Amino acid sequence: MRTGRNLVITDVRVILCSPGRNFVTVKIVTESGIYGLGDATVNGREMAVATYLREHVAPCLIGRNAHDIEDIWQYLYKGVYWRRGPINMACVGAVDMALWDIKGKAADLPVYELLGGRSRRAIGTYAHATGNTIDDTLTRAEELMGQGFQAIRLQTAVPGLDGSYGVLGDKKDYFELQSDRPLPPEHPWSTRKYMNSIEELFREARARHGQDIQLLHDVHSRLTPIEAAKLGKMLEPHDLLFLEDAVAAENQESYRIIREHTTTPLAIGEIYNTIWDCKELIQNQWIDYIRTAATHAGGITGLRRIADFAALFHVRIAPHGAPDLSPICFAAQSHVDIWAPNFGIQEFVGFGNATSAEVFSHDLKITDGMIHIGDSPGLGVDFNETAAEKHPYKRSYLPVSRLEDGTLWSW
Ligand code: CS2
Ligand code: MG
Repeated sequence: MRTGRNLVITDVRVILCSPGRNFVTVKIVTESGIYGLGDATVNGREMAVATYLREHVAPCLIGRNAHDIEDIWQYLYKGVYWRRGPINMACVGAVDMALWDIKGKAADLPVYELLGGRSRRAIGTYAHATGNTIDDTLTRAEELMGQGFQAIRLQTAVPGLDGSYGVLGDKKDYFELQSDRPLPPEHPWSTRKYMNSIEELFREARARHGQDIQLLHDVHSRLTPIEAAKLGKMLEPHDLLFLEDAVAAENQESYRIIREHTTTPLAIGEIYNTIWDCKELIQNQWIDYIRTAATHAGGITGLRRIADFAALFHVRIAPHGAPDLSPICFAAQSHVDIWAPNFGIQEFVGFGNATSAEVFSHDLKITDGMIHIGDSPGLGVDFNETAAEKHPYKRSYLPVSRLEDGTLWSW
């Protein structure tokens, strides 16, 4: 269904909903009736993006040509004067993926065809195994291996610390909506207790599950560079696919210290919002995988730019795939994954629950740990506004972390 060069934007709708989690969805409608969808969710700060989109972005889009993706990207990036930042860039990202969706539908082609076509048959993923004990985690890993997953992230509660990252704290998964708590839940942290217990998890994993399975681990920015270097060395015998977010890297130079001490591959980037946040990490080859997500790093345009730059330095993409990214973001980055010559792996924790399936539909399928992308035009996703109305937004915060003496720490 070719529509020619001019595809005037007539409406920009911003919809907040909570089908199990909070999501911010952008729907851009054109005069031809073709519409595009984007995900602008910033976990725990949804009202900020929704207001920014409604009050500041939507009025600037009406009357523009939806085909002009690059110009609109630059207009919302350079044109606002206040460059970068997570709220601004999630809005740029949502608009950008909605415009790619429209362009694909107008061309009657899936977005990956517009990016240059497929580089692979399907998208390799890693799943999550978490548990309160090493045994729980490894039993879960075994189930996932039985389902065909060939790469698994392992997280286990740290003995003596309730609710440490990635496991059920207070019987409530950190992936679930925390709307029954008026303020952020607080979790304790001790680097010493963590460092004394983590190696055993991977030693046991190799003993029980052998060498073929790929193993990963997320430190969630809890360490200093030299502690991370020590951890990387400690885990070397267990051959991780990557160690994620060992250190928060506002100071990108921190990764030089880790890199100089260990051959454990390093990954970072889920909270980055532009190529500038990872420029030094990539060009100095201090990391192996860049984990920027389509929503948070400026959409398909932002992610493609990061992927191309990373390819020059042997860095592969491994986009963030947590459930607080909506299926629209997941689909958008799947189109990049299937195209990118330097794709590494996609994080995958399911396609959401039955309630979210009433609101979001998509043409992705998972078999044997691989995501298969359909050939629907555009992003291959849809959004049911009537179903979304039944699940109104509920305020919910991510947890915070404190050392045992009360000092606020990275969560
Ligand atoms: C995590 C995320 O998936 C990951 O690697 O770090 O689950 C993260 O904690 C959440 O997405 C925060 O919004
Ligand atoms: Mg992470």
